[in-house]
Amino acid sequence: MSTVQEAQFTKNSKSPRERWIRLGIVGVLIVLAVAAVACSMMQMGDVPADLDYSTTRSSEQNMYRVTIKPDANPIPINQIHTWILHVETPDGKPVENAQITVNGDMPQHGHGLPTKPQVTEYLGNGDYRVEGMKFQMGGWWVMDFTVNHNGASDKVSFNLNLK
Ligand SMILES: [Cu+2]
Repeated sequence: MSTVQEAQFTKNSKSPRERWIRLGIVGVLIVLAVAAVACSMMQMGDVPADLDYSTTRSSEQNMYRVTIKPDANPIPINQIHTWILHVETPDGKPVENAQITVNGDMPQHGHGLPTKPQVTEYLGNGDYRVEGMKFQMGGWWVMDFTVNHNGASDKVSFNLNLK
């Protein structure tokens, strides 16, 4: 080996410290890549196959039977629209003048609705107008309605798969 080549060789060989730093950087990159893949898998995770998309469902404690009637079919994306909510007892009597709160979210995305929909009017016969409904994206949504009536409260949830 000539002196020039030896000098070159010494320059290119890495010190153990450098090796550990490089190894560390590679390790961090791998961890970040795995985290990113796991994150995107959660976000785009398959919607559970056994979801119940019924538009009439019983509340959790079976105090009410509730039916959703969106005013548009299919339910629009990015457009404010109105629903009618029908609330009755399990034996079919209309639940009159209840206080109802509305909530919606995408379980796989960790975000809710861009609006705060509200029941704006009791229409009689157990029907309530829900204004301000708006979904900003398609996918699996869960809509929750909490019905408060005569001091009793119960929640009912509906699954939606918006396209
Ligand atoms: Cu979303």
